Amino acid sequence: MNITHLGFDKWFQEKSDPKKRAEFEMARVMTVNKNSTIITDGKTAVFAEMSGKFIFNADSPLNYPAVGDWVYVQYFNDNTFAVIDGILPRKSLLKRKTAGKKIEYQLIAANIDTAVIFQSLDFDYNPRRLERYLAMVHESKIQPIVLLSKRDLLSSAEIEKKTMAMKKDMPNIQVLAFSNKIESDLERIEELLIPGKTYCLLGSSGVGKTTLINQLMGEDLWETQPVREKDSKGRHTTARRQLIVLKNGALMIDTPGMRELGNIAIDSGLHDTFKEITALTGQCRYKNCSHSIEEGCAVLKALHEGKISRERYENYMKMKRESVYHEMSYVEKRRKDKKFGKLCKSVMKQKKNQMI
Ligand SMILES: Nc1nc2c(ncn2[C@@H]2O[C@H](COP(=O)(O)OP(=O)(O)OP(=O)(O)O)[C@@H](O)[C@H]2O)c(=O)[nH]1
Ligand SMILES: [Mg+2]
Ligand SMILES: [Zn+2]
Repeated sequence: MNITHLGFDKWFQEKSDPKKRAEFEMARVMTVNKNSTIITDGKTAVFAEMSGKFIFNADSPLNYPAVGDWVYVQYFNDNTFAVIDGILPRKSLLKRKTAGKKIEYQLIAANIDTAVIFQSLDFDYNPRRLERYLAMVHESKIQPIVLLSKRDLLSSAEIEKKTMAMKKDMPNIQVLAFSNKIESDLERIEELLIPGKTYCLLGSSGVGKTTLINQLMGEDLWETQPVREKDSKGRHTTARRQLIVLKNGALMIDTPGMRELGNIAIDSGLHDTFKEITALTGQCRYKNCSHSIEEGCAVLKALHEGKISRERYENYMKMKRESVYHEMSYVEKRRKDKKFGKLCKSVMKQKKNQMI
């Protein structure tokens, strides 16, 4: 196997720096731990560290390697250890806001072609939460697929009802009910997965993400655990994000179940997730219509006429409010940072003057 099999296609060829290519090897990030990173070139997987220059130049957490990143590396000690010197431009970057008020992002994965969003049909089914995932995925310009898992636990009438409800709300999104216990379902999923493309599995703990990977590998390579009986919650079995090469050549990133999605500052993500609503906003009487009380609001009109769903409208408004709030706190933070920057500069200047 070589880097082409790992997804190093024409896009990355063109984005890579020929001078650096002459000096360094290319590798893909498989896992990011607190203190170490594991990279692979398709032949071996080795521990890697960032070079001092790299750390010095990375002025934001967004510039550190994430799972799925392509990096320039140099090998040492008989190819048993590598040093990362730089990251290639990313095709896409999945990130979410960390819990708490601060505007900080956590990198989920880079260079994802398709996000596979899981919801299990029994305890986890929740269209409003799915809209949150979709907004996050759309914001990163990544194509989503929705997998409704554990269909073996429900009657076919229930499955039909739940799947149709999702499809009706989200007509442009591929929604598939499946079970890790049904061979023909697994074959169908395998057919969807294209060799060399990268898929990132997302969703709550206990919905069967790792089980799917084990099934597709034909071996129980990664740990899975039953959900808790008392409240049907997953046990957060998968602890870190990890890139896995499947038997059919597709690349899959397993992720730990998310406790919460965090409030995300979203713009185009919201637009693409609630298309039937955002298509109307241009027809409102007022340009800055908030779609909540205004006369001549095309969104409210459609809502009253039953043309858009109330649940989706409410979720849209809720996420929009959050996103405006975060935008504001982001601007505020920037202003404070700027003030702080100015303060630092003036202190430095004073010091300089004192020295002269
Ligand atoms: N009945 C049924 N159980 C399943 C199915 N898929 C997975 N399970 C079970 O659900 C439990 C949780 O599965 P995991 O694969 O560990 O879930 P996960 O999404 O990886 O969870 P985290 O790693 O915690 O995020 C395990 O006991 C699996 O055997 C399915 O299709 N049907
Ligand atoms: Mg798991
Ligand atoms: Zn309006």
